[in-house]
Amino acid sequence: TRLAIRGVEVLKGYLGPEAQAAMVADIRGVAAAAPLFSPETRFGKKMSVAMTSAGKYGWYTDRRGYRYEPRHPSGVAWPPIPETVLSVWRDLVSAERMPDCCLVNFYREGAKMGLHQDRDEADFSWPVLSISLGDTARFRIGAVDRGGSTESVWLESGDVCVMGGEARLVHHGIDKVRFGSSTLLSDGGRINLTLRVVD
Ligand code: MD3
Ligand code: FE
Repeated sequence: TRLAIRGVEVLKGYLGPEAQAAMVADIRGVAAAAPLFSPETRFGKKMSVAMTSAGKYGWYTDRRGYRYEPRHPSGVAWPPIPETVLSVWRDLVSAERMPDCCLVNFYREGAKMGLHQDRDEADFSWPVLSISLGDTARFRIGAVDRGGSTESVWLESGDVCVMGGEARLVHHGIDKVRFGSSTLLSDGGRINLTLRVVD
């Protein structure tokens, strides 16, 4: 099923169990080459979400602010974006232009992500595509402008969201994760992949 919430397209159950398991195996490979880390925001507060990236660039933050970096903090290049992940982009966004970054967000028990906009990319005409794996999460969507009302939806393992057009700059965040709600990840938690064109 396909829902549209404030211009965000939510494709419920887009990935079946086998596709999800194959993707998790590939993401474990990414995290083996480029280990998960919890960066500090520009305000000096450590994020509760652990992250890493694949592709030409990885998303990064420290006291200097939010940006894309060509290398993992260890100095190694980010590993390539797995083909299992690229194929979702090819089928839903574009076969001509591949994403520059696959940001991997990992939510352990209690991790959340406050309401924010994604505006570190050069060209907002490209959508952001998101893939949810593992535990169910409450995803909150607001408006382009700050303040105002929000709506929320539960994202389950295998759901895919596409944020393009009017939805590209809406405020959004993850309120909470229902820890242990999925058996996809042996130790629980939630993985979110976001695919972006950066430059
Ligand atoms: C709406 N991640 O990495 S994915 C992020 O589940 C991020 O980890 C959340 O927000 C997560 O920046 C939400 C859904 C999502 C991703 C990008 C968006 C929604 C979006 C960009 C624009 C609007
Ligand atoms: Fe975001």
